[in-house]
Amino acid sequence: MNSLQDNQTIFALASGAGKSGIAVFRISGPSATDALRAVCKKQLPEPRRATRVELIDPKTEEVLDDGLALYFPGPASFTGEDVVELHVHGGRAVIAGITEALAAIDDVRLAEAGEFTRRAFDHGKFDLTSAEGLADLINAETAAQRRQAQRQLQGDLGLIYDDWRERLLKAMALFEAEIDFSDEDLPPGLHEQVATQIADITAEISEHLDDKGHGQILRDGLYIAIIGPPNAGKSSLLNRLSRRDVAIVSEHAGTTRDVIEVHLELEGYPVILADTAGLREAQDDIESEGVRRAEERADQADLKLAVLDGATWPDKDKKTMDLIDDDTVTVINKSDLMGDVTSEHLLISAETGDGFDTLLEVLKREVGERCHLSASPALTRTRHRSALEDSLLNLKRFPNSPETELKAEDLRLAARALGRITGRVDVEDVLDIIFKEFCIGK
Ligand SMILES: Nc1nc2c(ncn2[C@@H]2O[C@H](COP(=O)(O)OP(=O)(O)OP(=O)(O)O)[C@@H](O)[C@H]2O)c(=O)[nH]1
Ligand SMILES: [Mg+2]
Repeated sequence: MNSLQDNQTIFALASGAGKSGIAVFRISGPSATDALRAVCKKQLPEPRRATRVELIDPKTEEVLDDGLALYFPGPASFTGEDVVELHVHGGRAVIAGITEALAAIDDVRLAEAGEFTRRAFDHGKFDLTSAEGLADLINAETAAQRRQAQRQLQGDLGLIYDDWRERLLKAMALFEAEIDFSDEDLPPGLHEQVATQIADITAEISEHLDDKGHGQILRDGLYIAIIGPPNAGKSSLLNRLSRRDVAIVSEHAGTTRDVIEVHLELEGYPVILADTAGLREAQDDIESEGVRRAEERADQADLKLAVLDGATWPDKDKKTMDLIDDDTVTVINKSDLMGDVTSEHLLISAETGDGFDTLLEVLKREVGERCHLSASPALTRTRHRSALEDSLLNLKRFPNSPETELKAEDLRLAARALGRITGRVDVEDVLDIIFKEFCIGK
C-alpha cells in the first residue's frame, strides 16, 4: 500500500507496550490537529512546545488523563505531515481509553507496522538505507550495533551508493554523447574517459563487497558453535560464559541433543553462543539427529569453540580434531583433573573457572576481528549485497559487450541496481519488505 494515496490520519502508541510511567501516542496526517482539538478541547499548542492538557473522550466528555501535547507542523516533522504527540500516564486503562477515543474520530485510524517511517520516506525525509538504519537502531542490543545503525541512519551508507550511482549516470551521459555524435564533434579521449570511470566504480564496488561480511555479522550477531566429544564439558562452558544455568550438565555422555543458543555481548559486539550435542557415533535416532545438527552448526558458524576433554587427555577426539580450522579456538577443559601438563591449546576448567580470563580475551579478540566497525560504512544487509552484486555483474560485462547498444544497456542496468538500494528507482516491490521490520508506532 502506498501511503501517499491514502489521505488518512494515523495514530499509534509510539512507546513500548505494557505498563509504564509515561506512554507516548503519535498522530500523523491532515487531521492530526483536529484529533488533538477533539481529545483536549483546547486551542492548538504552540509548535514544538510541550503544553499541559486534559485529555477527554470527545463523545462522553469523560476525563481520561492529564498529560502533555506537542504539535509538530508539517513539513518540518518526522513524517513530513502534521504530527501531534500526546504524553500520557502509561497505565493500561489510560492507553485503552485514549486509543478508543482517537480511533472514533473521523478519518483517523490505527497505524500499520512501520507506517510512520514509510510516510517519512514517501515525503523524502530519508532514503531506504536510512530507514533500515532506523529499524536497526530500534533493534540494536549492543554498543557496536548501535554505532553502526546510527551511521546508517545518518545516511553514511546511502551517500556511498548514491555517489556511485551519480558517477555512473555521468559516465552514461558521456557514453551516450559518444553514440549520438560523430567522432569529429567530440573531444578526443572520451572513450578512454568513460572506460576509466567505469573501471574505478567497478573496483570500488568490488572492494566494498569483499568485506568478509563484517557489517552483516555485526548486525545479526557473530555465531559461535561450541563443539567437542560427549562429556567434554561443552554445556558447562556455555553456562559459565553466559553466567546462567541454561544447559543441562550431567556425567552421562550424550546429555545435550538440541542446539541451545545464548545471546551474549562481548566488548560491545553481539554474539550467539550455541551449545551442541557431543560428536560421536550416535546410540539412537534422537542423538543421531543431535549430532547432525551439531555438525551443521559447526559448518555454518562464524567461529568454532572446540572443547577437548581433559579427563581423557592426551587422547584427542578425532571427530572434533577433523573440524578444527583457522576459524576455531581450541581449549582443553577439566584442567583441574590434569595436574601439570603443557599444551599448545588453552587449558580451562568450567568447574573452577580457571583459564576463563584468558579464554575471554581470546574470544574478544577473535570476535573483534570478525565484526569490528570498519572505518568506512559497511554492508549490513543481504538486500544491499544482492543489488551490488547485480550492479557489478553488469559493470563487468560492459568492457566486453560487443555493441554500443548492449554497452549502454549494461550501464543502465548497473545504475538501476544501485538505485534500488537507496530507493531512487522502482522501489515499490522492496518497500514492503523493509517497512515490515518495524513495529506499529514506529
Ligand atoms: N572436574 C571437572 N569436571 C567438569 C568440568 N567441566 C564439566 N565437568 C563435568 O563433566 C561432566 C559433563 O559435563 P557437560 O557440561 O554436561 O558436558 P558436555 O560436553 O555438554 O556433554 P554432552 O552434552 O553429553 O555432549 C559433568 O559431570 C560436569 O560436571 C571441569 O572443568 N572439571
Ligand atoms: Mg552438553
